[in-house]
Amino acid sequence: MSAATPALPSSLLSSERLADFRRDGYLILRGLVPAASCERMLAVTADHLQRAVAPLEYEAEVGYPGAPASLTSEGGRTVRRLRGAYDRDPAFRDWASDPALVAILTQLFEEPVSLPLAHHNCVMTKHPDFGTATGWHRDIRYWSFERPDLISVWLALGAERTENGGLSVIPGSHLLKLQAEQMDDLDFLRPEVAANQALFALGVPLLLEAGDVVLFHSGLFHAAGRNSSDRVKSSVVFAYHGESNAPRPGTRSAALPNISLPTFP
Ligand SMILES: O=C(O)CCC(=O)C(=O)O
Repeated sequence: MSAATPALPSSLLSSERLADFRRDGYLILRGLVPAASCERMLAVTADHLQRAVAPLEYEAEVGYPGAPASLTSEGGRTVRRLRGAYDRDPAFRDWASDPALVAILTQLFEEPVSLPLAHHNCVMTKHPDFGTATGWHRDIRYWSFERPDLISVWLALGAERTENGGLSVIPGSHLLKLQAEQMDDLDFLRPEVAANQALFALGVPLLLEAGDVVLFHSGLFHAAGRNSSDRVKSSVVFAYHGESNAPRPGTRSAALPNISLPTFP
């Protein structure tokens, strides 16, 4: 770098990292969130799980393979997501609007950023025993915006590995053009299709520590297994979009407010 080239603030992405995101569809920001913030969010999560603070989504309601058959069967009250994270505690709100995060998202969207409360806005919890695996899917499947270009922001509150149900991604899969027969009715990649098996072989497990953040494009295929450890895994997940990419009126995406996040110089 020449003396005349100003250094980027450390919180901003270099042009190389921006290019990585555009090519791979995801980026890991190591240690972005301080331990004290993660511990606070983890403590709130443990408390809200213990007291079953609504709104909750249960494994039995999602109904993925291996989920408890009903809310009243064994494991039926296993929580998959603490919904409405933004309104649960200032720690989640502060993280969702963290200036360093917003600055990076503004770089990626190349415009001011909005936080839709209708999507993700949750703590994903993966429990031993009754927590279920999630097949290969992309987050955009149920979302309705002018353009399918949102970014999911996944914060690990503890170590995430394949063994405790950590995420895997297929790099570059946000750019794929797929045939209709590759997808099932719920927009998961069908495991029995040969072309999909070739894609699964490209999957990369993401090894995360507390405070690590994954940014991934809403068209990126990702999946996660079961939790075979003896501890609940907790991850805070919010979605973001550029302000020009509005939710389509009348859809679920427009059903809750979008928070405009101030852009910092
Ligand atoms: O933790 C998991 O099982 C994956 C969750 C996920 O990707 C989702 O709900 O969109």
